[in-house]
This record gives sequence, C-alpha cells and structure tokens, in this order.
Amino acid sequence: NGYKVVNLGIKQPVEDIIAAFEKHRPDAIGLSGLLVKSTVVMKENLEWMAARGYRVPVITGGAALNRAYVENDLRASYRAGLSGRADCTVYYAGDAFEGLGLMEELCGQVPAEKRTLTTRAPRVARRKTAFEEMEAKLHAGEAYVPSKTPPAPRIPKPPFWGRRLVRAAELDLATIAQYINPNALFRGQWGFRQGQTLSKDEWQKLVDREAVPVLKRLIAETTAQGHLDPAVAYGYWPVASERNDLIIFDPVSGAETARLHLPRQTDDSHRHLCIADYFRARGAAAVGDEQSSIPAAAWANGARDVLACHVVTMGEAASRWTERLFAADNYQEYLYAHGFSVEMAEALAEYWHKRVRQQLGIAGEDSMDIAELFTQNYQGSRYSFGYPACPRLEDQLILQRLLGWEEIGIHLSEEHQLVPEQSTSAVIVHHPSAKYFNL
Ligand code: B12
Repeated sequence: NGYKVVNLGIKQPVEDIIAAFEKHRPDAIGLSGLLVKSTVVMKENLEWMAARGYRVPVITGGAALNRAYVENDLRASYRAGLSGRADCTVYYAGDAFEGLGLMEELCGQVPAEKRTLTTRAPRVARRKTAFEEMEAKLHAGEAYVPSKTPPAPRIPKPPFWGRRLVRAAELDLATIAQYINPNALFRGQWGFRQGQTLSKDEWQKLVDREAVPVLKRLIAETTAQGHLDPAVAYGYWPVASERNDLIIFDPVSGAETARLHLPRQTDDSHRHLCIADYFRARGAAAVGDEQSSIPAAAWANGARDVLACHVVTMGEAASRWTERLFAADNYQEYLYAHGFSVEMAEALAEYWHKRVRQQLGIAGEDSMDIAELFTQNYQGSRYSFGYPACPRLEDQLILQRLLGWEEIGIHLSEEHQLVPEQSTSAVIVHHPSAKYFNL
C-alpha cells in the first residue's frame, strides 16, 4: 500500500517509541495491546507524550482495547494539557484494514468531505476497560459461596514430584505441529477468510491449496534450520483447597510453599465455580488407599490432591527468526513465521497437557481426533493465568518459582508477560468436572 512501517517490536518503553519517532518522523504511531495490562500502560504512555507536547496521531488496536475506551479515555489522556487541536488524537482500529483506512485519511489520500474514520463521533456508550472489568470481577469474586462441585472420584498418582525440564532434543517439531489448531493458524494468524461466498468445500480447497503447503514448508524448514527451540518445564505438587485458595505444598518438606488465591463466579445465574473447588479440601478424610499417593510430610500438613503445572516455549530462537524476517522487509514470510511460531507454542502446550494426562493415567477420556482436543474433549482442564477463570497475571510469579523456568530461558517482564513471546504457562487440573468458565 505504499506505506513504510518501522516495527519496534513488543514491550517497547515510551522513551524508545519517542526516540524512534524523532528519528523517522512517521505520519502516525501505532500501538497494539494484547494483554489487559497494556490498556493501563498505553494510557500512561499517552499522558507522558501529552505532557511533552507530542501531537502525532496514534492508532491503537488489539484484543485488550475497545473503541469506546480509546475514543473517550485514551483520547482525553492524550489531549490533556494540549490545546485540543484536531490533529492530535487517538484512533481505534478493529483490524489491520481499518488501520490502513485511518492512514489513508490521516495522510490526505481521502478528500476531507469523504473522510469517515477520522471524523466519526466518539462512541459514547462508555464501557469499562477490560482492566476495570477484570478488577471488578476479582473484587466480587473474593466472596466465598460454596459451589456444587463434587469431590474428584479418584486422586491420580503422578510419576514424580517437583519439577522436570524437557529440552529440544526430546521434542519432535513434526509431532508438536500435529497439535496446531488449523483454524487459529490459518484464520486467526494468517488471515485466510472463508467469507460469505466460499462454501465449506471451497474453503477446504483454498486451505489445502494455499495454507497447508506453507505450513508443511515451515515445519520442514524449522526442523532443518533450528528456527524454533522448544522446551518445557513441568511438574507435580501436592495440594489442597481452602475456600477460594489452593495451597501448594513442598513435596519433600511438606511445608506450604505457595498459595493461589482464586476468584469465584458471583453472578446468581452462575454456578459459583472456583478452580480451588476442583481439589480436595485440606485435611479431608482419606478415601480408600489414596494416602499412599501423597508424600507423607505433605499429607501430614493436610495435602490431599495433586496439581500439575507447566510452561512451554519455542525459545529465543523463534523471536530472533521472526525479527530477522521483519528487518529484511520480508513481511509475508514474517506473518507466516510469526503466526506459526506462536501457534507452535500453543500446540506444545496442548501436546504436553496430553502427556501429563497420560502420566496421571487419566488420558482414557481423550478423543482419538486431535481436532477435538481443542474443544476440551478430555478429562480435566488447562487453565492459564490471564484467562477468564484465573485472570491474575501476577500469579505467573508463583509458577515461575515452582517451575524455575529461567533454566529454559524464560523470564517475566515487569507486567508479568512471558519472554520469549512464544511461551505459555498453565496449571493443569485433573478433576472430571473442570472445564473453562467465565467469572
Ligand atoms: C494466539 C494467542 C496466544 C499465543 C500467541 C500470543 C502472541 N504473542 O501473539 C500464545 C499461545 C503464545 C499466547 C500466550 C499467552 N496468552 Co494469549 N491469546 C492468543 C489469542 C487466542 C489470539 C491472539 C492473536 O494472536 N490473534 C491474531 C492477531 C493477528 O489478532 P489481534 O492480535 O487481535 O490483532 C488484530 C486486530 O486486533 C488489529 N490490531 C491489533 N493491534 C493493532 C494495532 C494497530 C496499530 C492496528 C492498526 C491494528 C491492530 O489488527 C490485527 C489484525 O487484524 C488471544 C485471544 C484473542 N481472541 O485475541 C489470547 C489472549 C491475548 N491471550 C491471553 C493470555 C492471558 C495469554 C497468556 C498470559 C497465558 C499464559 N498464562 O501463558 C500468555 C502470554 C504470553 C506472553 N508472552 O506473555 C489473553 C489476554 C488477556 C489478559 N488477561 O491480558 C487473551 C486475550 C485470551 C483471553 N480471552 O483471555 N496467546
């Protein structure tokens, strides 16, 4: 489309964004917010820019934002202290095409009387930001109302206690790739669209013709050239629930080592679900010979159940690979490679979750069809912090401590984001009733 894009990459401090602005003098700055926390950071950044008199138009987008928030709150933050000039404002783009439309208008490619995107009235229905909604739910979810979750019929016995690391040599990329969700990759990441006009058959033909060969090529290339460096840290801990808390015990000393404070559904139409309820209560009466499944010291302190946790990554190599393609102006390949690398991280999480079910002896309910695993056709659930049932990203700190993930090259940013980007973590619950839910 004739635009030059300077990609600064993810998690850029405002000082670096402005340094790049001074160097390249662009027509607009684009900001993307994927995680809820980024809405707060974006607001602070715009205030920082406004305080220093910056007037460059800013276009925002991403899962964490909504139009009303951008057009009201962010716009007000950016205009604070300025004279209210019309050329200093913040716009919302629902997708990349809207972003392009905004650029056409901002750069004078569209005659003034035909401009619709930059001139439209701000959306008035002021919704809460994703961050505010989350805070409100967390606050309400503090209340303890017992749910009707039945106790797990059986506590599985893990093959070991504590954590283990799995390195690239033990992980086969082609096997992991079988767990890629094709919809998420082809539609979500690569932008293939069925639209109104393509029948199911025609869509399948398009995918087979255009998308599948790219996927096959990327699997072959990454295997040969080491573009991805997969690794896993995972393990099993003795646990017990206490109202809205899940207590995690040290498998050796038996002492309480961490406590996850989990929110509960509060709406009356809901079932008052809380992840803690999927675990036996602290000190509950023994069922059968299950005492032998839990380390003795932890049992003595009230541990009655088992929790699995994992973190998976495609490694720094994945981030470097995609950065190189971008720097070489190879945007099409960048889009393919980036989408593939992030969906490979998700695929490894799906695959390793299956391994954990196998190790716990609960994989009997698994669908034979991998595609059905994407809709939870198996026993239990894999909950990631930041997702609706357990939205506190800060809880990543507990997983970091348990899994010691620095040893496979992962660390947390100040906003509790995992670095490298192509990483994801989860707690794995074996209880047969455990499925995804919203607060
Ligand atoms: C794929 C995915 C992942 C992948 C890849 C993420 C990535 N870095 O790309 C993996 C598996 C690695 C992942 C991990 C995690 N994820 Co995730 N993930 C998603 C998912 C399903 C899709 C995101 C995506 O890549 N979409 C495809 C891209 C192309 O679309 P897009 O981002 O929406 O962008 C389009 C538009 O929004 C717009 N746009 C976006 N930005 C901009 C900017 C400008 C200027 C313009 C013009 C347009 C524009 O244009 C784009 C193209 O049309 C979303 C849910 C969702 N539906 O969005 C959750 C989601 C983003 N993930 C979430 C979470 C919580 C996580 C984890 C923290 C989970 C965990 N505990 O491990 C980690 C964090 C990873 C990290 N590094 O810290 C939450 C975030 C919510 C929150 N609490 O903040 C979401 C929203 C899911 C949810 N409903 O809760 N995730």
